[in-house]
Amino acid sequence: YFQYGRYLLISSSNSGGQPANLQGIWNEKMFPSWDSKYTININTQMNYWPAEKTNLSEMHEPLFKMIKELSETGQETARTMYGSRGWVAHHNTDLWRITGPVDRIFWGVWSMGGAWLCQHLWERYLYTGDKGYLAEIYPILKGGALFFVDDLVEDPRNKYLVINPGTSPENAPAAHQGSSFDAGVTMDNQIVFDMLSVTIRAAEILKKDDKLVDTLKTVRNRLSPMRIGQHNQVQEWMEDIDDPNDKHRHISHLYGLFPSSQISPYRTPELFVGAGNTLNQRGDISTGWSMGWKVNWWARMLDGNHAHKLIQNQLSPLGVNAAGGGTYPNLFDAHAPFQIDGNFGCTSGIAEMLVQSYDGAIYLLPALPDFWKEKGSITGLKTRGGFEIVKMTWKNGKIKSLQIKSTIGGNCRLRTVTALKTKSVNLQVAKGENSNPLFVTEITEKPIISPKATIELPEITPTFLYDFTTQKGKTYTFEVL
Ligand code: FUC
Repeated sequence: YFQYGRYLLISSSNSGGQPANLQGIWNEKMFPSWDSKYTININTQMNYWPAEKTNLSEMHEPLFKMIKELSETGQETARTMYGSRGWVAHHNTDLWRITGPVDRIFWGVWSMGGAWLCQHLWERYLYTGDKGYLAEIYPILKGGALFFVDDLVEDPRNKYLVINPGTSPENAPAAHQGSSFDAGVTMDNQIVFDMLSVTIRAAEILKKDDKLVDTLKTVRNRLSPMRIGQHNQVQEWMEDIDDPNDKHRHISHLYGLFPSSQISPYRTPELFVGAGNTLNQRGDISTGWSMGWKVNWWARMLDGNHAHKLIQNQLSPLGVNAAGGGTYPNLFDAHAPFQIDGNFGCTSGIAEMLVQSYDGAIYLLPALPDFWKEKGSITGLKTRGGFEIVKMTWKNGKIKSLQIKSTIGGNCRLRTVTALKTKSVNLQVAKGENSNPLFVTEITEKPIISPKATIELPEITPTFLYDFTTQKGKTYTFEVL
């Protein structure tokens, strides 16, 4: 199923062509579901989650081209609809790169589609360290950030800068009686935070726009931190109005856990616990793509068994999961109906169970389910910092051998559950922050915790953390003693 996902991306996203849409190239209908377009409040992004990490960087290109085109059409939308500089795209686009709100206002007003897509541009930089490329994409990032500088307004309730109106994709709090609108929605805050952060980082690396960097930092400081509510959940909205029985397929406020890096067991333990509670409250069974996202989330929660359960749910023939999606006999994802995004989401999730690279390190076997423990191997996964896990083998949950290629040099920081003892590579016990700049992670301030919440800090599996210096182009091979 993992290799099938890679095969589908190779087949449907070729350089010079269009990016993969809702059904990829496999739509067979004259009037396909959702017009077989690009829903950019999750689905298109999910199509590309496997691209960098499963070593299919080239397949990302059509998406990058689309983002550039959106950054052009989106300037008019920013100017005429908001009176803002920069560019904006809403929750949906098509071949003509429309950027205004479409469909009903309930979904259409969400203004984060372009900024979320920009994270893909930045991710490519984190995987390659290519400054020439960064200079090329910088104007797109800058335009995405400028839009928010102009569009954020002060919330009279608490003085934070918020997007208003905002929505939490396709969901609405019951308290709002059918309206999806709110101000300072958690996902908006998280995406704006990332948009500003990557633009700040890019400008600093390229040594330009000092004044803008100051402005962006000032604005970023005034965003609301995440919140933990009365049900010990990560709050979806600014006010503590989440329903713990809500089973909505989108869990947009966990964008911060994945694909973003704002929630981690080490740096934000309260939010980490809150994210697990939110996931449990929402439940497992849902549409195909939603289950695919959950594989990634449970991998980030370091719970391999739960991630594995979601793979099983997703791989169940359509009809087995009451009120949920599954898989068709040809292994296509079933929303239902057919949508290709779930295949890509699950492919990414499987990779996240085996190797993660965020939060300052490359974490090997972070979420290995019991079912895969006895023995296994992977080849060719890529990580931030331009590293390639050429091969890794394990036995009884313990890493036995490792071959890592460094394509750009720099410090390689590894996190593992079992100790790595070897004579071939000079591994040092890691201290302090990772000196490799491609591993810097920006996180928000501490969360605001409801007085009604009873968060207990998690017991996190102890890990080993190693550093070794690498040279560009060299492969490091070691048997573990
Ligand atoms: C989003 C999802 C739907 C569907 C559609 C194409 O709007 O909420 O479930 O996947 O995209």
